[in-house]
Amino acid sequence: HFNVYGYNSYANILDFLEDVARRHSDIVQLQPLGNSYQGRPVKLVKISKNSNAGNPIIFIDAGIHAREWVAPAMALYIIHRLTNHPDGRRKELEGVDWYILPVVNPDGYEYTRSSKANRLWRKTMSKTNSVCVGVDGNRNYGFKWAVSGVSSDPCNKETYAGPKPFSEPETRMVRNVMVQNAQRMKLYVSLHSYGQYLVYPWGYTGDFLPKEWKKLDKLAKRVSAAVQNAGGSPFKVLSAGKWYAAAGGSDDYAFGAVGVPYSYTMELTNGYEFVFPEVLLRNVLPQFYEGFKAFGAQIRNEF
Ligand code: 0X9
Ligand code: ZN
Repeated sequence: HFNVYGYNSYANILDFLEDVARRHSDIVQLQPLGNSYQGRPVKLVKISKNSNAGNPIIFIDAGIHAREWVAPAMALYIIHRLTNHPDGRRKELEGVDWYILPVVNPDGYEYTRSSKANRLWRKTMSKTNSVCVGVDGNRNYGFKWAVSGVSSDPCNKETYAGPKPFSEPETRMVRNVMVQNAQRMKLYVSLHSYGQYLVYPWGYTGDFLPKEWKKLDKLAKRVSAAVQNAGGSPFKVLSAGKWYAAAGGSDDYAFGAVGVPYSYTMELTNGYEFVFPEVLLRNVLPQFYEGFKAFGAQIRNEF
């Protein structure tokens, strides 16, 4: 069964979500977003003390990249913490609604769990007109699509951008959450795994920054400091495009197309690339959570 400090099957993750929604029906709502390419249900977890208050929304997603298991683990840990405050006060829920999509690409996730040979699969599992499978979901968003850092070859296993923007049902579901909640969405964080980076737009270019870059940079550094205070290692904070330019990412779409004022890709975790050892989750997930408290405080105070 589900282990909050472990890597879980998608079936067990869905069970956990249903269970949380049942046990905390006063604050948790599950919204079905549709199905993945292979037909797995994708669910958004909405956590709110007063969903009629018009609070600013923090939207967190994870697992667009199949192999980056620590990302869904983090998203699920956040759900766990937001719904289980020791004295029931849940300060984090004051004045902020949390929307969490723990596994954007469940087909790919299950594929990486199916055998050691597939452990490093990254893409979706869609098949269109090529013999090769899958699209890099984080090159598939419709903002400056395919202008940099992508492959146009469907057989490229890493960065194939897809036949067109939003060709994938998985990226369309995330887009719909953003667009339908655009007015209230003030922070978007996409969880990934590679080194330890907290990067902000633009991702499609490293030649220049958005005019609001100082705000983005400042909040990222505050979050990194909060994680460090909890004993974690700091994040490298810079624009995604100055790390390496790659277009069609969800962060740029949220910021550039939807107008979400704070948008980040958060790469977990230090010293490892895509694969993070399961035994370390118990140690790092609580440290990273302190960063999300800092995100929450900023959104609560500013909006
Ligand atoms: O390349 C990516 O999609 C992300 N790194 S990963 O190693 N997890 O694949 C970084 C994305 C940063 N954002 C943009 N380039 N827009
Ligand atoms: Zn990734």
